[in-house]
Amino acid sequence: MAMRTRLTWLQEKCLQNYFGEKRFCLLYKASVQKFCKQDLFWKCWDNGPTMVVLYSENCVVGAYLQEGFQKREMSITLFALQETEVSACLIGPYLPALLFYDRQAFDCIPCFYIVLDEKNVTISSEICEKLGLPPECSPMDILDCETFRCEEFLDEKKRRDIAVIQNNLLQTLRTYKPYGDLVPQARILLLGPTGAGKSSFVNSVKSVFRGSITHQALVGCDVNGVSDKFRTYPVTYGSDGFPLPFVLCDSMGLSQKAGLHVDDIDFILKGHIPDRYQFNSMKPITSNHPNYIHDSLLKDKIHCVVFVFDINSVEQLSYGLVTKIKRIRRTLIRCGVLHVALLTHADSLDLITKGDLIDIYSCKPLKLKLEAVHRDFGFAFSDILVVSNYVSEWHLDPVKDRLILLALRQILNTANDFLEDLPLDNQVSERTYSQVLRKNKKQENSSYSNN
Ligand SMILES: Nc1nc2c(ncn2[C@@H]2O[C@H](COP(=O)(O)OP(=O)(O)OP(=O)(O)O)[C@@H](O)[C@H]2O)c(=O)[nH]1
Ligand SMILES: [Mg+2]
Repeated sequence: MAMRTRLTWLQEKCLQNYFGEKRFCLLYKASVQKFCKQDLFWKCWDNGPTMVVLYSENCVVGAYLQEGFQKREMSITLFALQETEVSACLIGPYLPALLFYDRQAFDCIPCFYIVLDEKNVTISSEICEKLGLPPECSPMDILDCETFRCEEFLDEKKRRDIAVIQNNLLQTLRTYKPYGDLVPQARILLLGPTGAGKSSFVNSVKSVFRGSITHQALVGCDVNGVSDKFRTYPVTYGSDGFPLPFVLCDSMGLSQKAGLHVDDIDFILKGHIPDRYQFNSMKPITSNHPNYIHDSLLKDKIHCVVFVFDINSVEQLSYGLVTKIKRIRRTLIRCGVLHVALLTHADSLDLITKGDLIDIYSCKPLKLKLEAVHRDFGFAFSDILVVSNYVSEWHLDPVKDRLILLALRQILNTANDFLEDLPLDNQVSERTYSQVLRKNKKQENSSYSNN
């Protein structure tokens, strides 16, 4: 008979979260292999961190051995899983073999012991209390006993595979070119509720390409919003600062009443708002502003809008804010501006472990979020991207990098779709202008180096 765990997906997630984001590999299942402790020891001895799980009619109890089954005393974590709650207590120093009943070996009755061939477990009243179990539950009949090796999510091979994918992505994005050379750089606008993670995404992208963490864009938590200026961030590659042909534009957060003025969005899209412009929630920019860009060109305009949402709060946004965002989206559709949604905070999504970030798009809780964003805002599933931003890390993490690069690739492809879709005569004039600009810049550079 094939060995499949009796743990439900939800139970497995709860235990994975509790025991430090491990992956469980089923070593032994009594109902398949025999209710026999010698067989269990034979299969599970010296396998590194190991978890024994016992299933009764009403709950799941077990023991977690950080050092695995060994012939020496150690601390053991006993646990009970009721619904989605894990309660645990530490016992020891304790010989792992004593978890299983052996009449000859006992001088006194242990606080927790499993009699595998009789299919029951006895738990002292003190331990029952610590685990939140009623004392009358012991001895508890068990339906099955499973033992798992608890592995790190990222073993060497997985790490190597991710590194290869990440290098390929970096290479693709490093050689990205805006469609038809129409503009020197694709301009990406980040819009979204206050605190959604817009500025953190800027820092994340810059960090991945720089090869080390940077916190250039100001990030923080403030109900009134942290970013209050329009900022354009070029992105460079590597330590020598090779410039990449895209710019991330960070904006003030949207909120129901204050935040970014909706009329300012139109000015940003059309390229009239200069870098470092101080937004005013009460009134949009006017053409009288000293730095207003009057004759904006395609290169100053926005080529893709990214709506940034915190994945954990996207369903709790106020009705007013959702309506506002939907209105903005309708305007973008009317003007032909392409846009995508970016969900941040994937790392703190309920029941997501670090290992899940490797293949996040196939995770159940994420699928529910994607459905909610699709339903509430109307984004196509393929236009909803997910990242976990760099927030407090000191070092880059290949799993996070991969998600950030995947999202960015989709964003830049969308910008190219927009450029490609421009009317042909518009493209010709912009291309000619862009060529003149490049020529002038080259001349400027050569006269500068000659002097
Ligand atoms: N855990 C986690 N925290 C994040 C993530 N992205 C952002 N944060 C945190 O969320 C908070 C807000 O992030 P910001 O990047 O300042 O958000 P913002 O959208 O720029 O906010 P405003 O400028 O105020 O509109 C900060 O405390 C960040 O550290 C993420 O992916 N995961
Ligand atoms: Mg910000």
